[in-house]
Amino acid sequence: MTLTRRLALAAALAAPLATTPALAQTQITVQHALPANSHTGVGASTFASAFERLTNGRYKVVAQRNDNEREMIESVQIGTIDCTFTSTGPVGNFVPEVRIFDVPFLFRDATHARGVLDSEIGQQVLARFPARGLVGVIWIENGFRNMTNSRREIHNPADLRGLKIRTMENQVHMRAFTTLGALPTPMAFSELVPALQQGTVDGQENPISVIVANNLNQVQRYMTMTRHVYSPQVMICNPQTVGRLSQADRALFQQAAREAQAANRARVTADDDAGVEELRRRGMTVVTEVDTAAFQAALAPAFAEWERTLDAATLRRIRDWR
Ligand code: EAX
Repeated sequence: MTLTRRLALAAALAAPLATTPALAQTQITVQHALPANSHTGVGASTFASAFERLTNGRYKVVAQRNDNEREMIESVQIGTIDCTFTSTGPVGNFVPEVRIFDVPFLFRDATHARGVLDSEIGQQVLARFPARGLVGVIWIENGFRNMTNSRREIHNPADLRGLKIRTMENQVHMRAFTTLGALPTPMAFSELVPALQQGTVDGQENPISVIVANNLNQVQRYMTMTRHVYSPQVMICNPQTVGRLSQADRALFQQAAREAQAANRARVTADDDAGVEELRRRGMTVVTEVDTAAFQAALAPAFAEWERTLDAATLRRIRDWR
């Protein structure tokens, strides 16, 4: 046999072997709300590369952006996509037990929030997802939300009075802003920038990570470090997608999700640390002196209502968590 023929034969024998993994590959589609270069994009891409690596390429994970979170959850529910990384904004409309984590001033800091979500308390809420046709895989995060607007500096609740503030489609948040004297206007994130540009709303509230990744400084002049509510995110998947995984692959899936969680949280911490300076550099007026006690006092009627409408015992366990 000539060398050329031998090489051709070797190539012919090797070719099917080389293509076998690709043929056996199962594709998983994950959508997330924010740009690739954000805490959410980093979470999704970390999940993708981790799960592909852990399964030696038997799975291919495609990460896509979709800034309508309600739409992503509906798509996961009907199975047109496999998973989403979403804020809890609209999730309470699907799994009402999640609303407990949307209560303002519930978490003292990131350590408190992450600790509670990773504890039995967070697991118990994830366990409520299957009854709603969804699988809650793991808690990730958006971070503590801050107020921005185009009208004035906000130092206390009186400064908020009469401002039209876009909120997420979340009844806990809407109640909070009504109680504070603002005019909450719920809408999907996809509608936010046009609404701010057109002046349909005066302001919005989001963690620094979101404000920086989406250049909201271009449409908002003032930011106040209210940190008025912690904003969790959650990885939600379609039950059939998860059900099709072998037991061993399900463990790898969970491991990939944990790697995504670590990358996401590290990025939120980094964004928070650098954010005030970065947004000032971009020309925003950032107010760091906030009368937090005044905001908490103004919310008293809403807190009393949530004691009745949400799970009061769990709220207490969360507040007492050390
Ligand atoms: O999940 O809708 C929102 O304000 C969310 O914080 C954002 O889309 C990131």
